[in-house]
Amino acid sequence: MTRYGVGLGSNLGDRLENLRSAVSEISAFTNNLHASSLYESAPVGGPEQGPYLNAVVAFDSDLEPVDLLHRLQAIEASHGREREVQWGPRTLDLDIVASDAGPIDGPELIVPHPRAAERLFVVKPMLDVFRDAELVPGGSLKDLHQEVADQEVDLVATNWVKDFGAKGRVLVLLQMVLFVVIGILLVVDGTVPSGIGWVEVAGFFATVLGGLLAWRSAVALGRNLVPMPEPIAGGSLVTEGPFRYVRHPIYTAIVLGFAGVSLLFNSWFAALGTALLYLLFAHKSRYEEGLLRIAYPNYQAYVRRVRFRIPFLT
Ligand code: PH2
Ligand code: MG
Ligand code: MG
Repeated sequence: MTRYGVGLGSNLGDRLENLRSAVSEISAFTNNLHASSLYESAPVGGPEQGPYLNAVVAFDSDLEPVDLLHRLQAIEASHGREREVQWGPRTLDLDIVASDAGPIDGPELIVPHPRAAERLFVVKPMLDVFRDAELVPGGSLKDLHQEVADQEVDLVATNWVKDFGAKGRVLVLLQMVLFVVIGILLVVDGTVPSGIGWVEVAGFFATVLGGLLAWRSAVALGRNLVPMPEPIAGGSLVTEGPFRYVRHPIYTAIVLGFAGVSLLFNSWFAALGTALLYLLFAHKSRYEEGLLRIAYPNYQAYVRRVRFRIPFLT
C-alpha cells in the first residue's frame, strides 16, 4: 500500500464542480482519502489565463504509480481536458505530487513532481494532508513552505468537498423571521411621531437613505439579486453602482432602513431587533463571501479594491 499526494487544479468552467467531482471519482478507487483546504492563486507560467483553484488529496492505493497516472489521466479526459498549450488553461489538472514509496524518474512520470517544491499552491495544501511528504530529498515540507511563503495563495474554503447543505437556507429563514419580528414590534411598540425633534429627523433621513441604497443596489444586481447566499448558476460578479464603494450594500441598506424606521416610530424593541439583524448580516455576508470567492475568479481582486464590507465591521 502506497500513500500518494495528488495535486488538483482548475481554471476553466465550473472550477469548484470540476475539483469536487474529481475528488469523488478518485475516492471511489482509493482508501483513506483526505482532501486539503481549497486555495486560489494567480496562474504561474503559461499564457494569460484566469486564476486557479487548487487543492491536494492524499490517499492509499495499491496501484503502481504509472497505473495511477493513467487513472488520473482518464479522469482529466472525462472532464474535457484538452492538451494544446503547455501550462495553458484547463478544466482539470491532476498531478501525482508525492508518494511515500521513494522517487520515480521514468519517461512518463517523475515523482516527486519536479516543480511542486517551488509552488506555494502545492506546498500549502500538501501541509494540510501530507505533512511528512518529501518534495526534495531530505527536505521537510515546513522548510519548503518558508521559502515560498511570499507567493500569493488565498485560502478559499476548508469544507468544500461536500455540499454546503442547509446553512444558506437557515440564514435566509432567520433573516425573514427577523424582518417579520421587527415589523410586529414596530406596530405593537412604535408610536406615530407627535412632533419633529432630532430623533424623527435622523430617523427620516436614515429611512430614505436606506431605501435609496437598497433600490440602487437591487438595480445594479439585476438577476443576481437572490436572498440565498449561494450565487446563482450563470451569475456574474457585480461591482457597479453602490458595489463600487461597499460590499453587500443591500445589507447596509436594510439595516439603515430598519434603524431609521425604529427611530422615527420611537421603538427601542424594533431597534434591538435591527441590531440582531445587523449581527446576522455580518455573519451571512462573511459566509457568502466564501462562496463568492469560489464562484467568481476575480472576487479576491474586488475585495482588495473595495475593502469596506458592512460599516463598522470591516
Ligand atoms: N498549474 C499549472 C501552471 N500554472 N498556476 C496555478 N496558480 N495553479 C496551477 O495549478 C497551475 C498554475 C500547470 O499545471
Ligand atoms: Mg500541474
Ligand atoms: Mg498535469
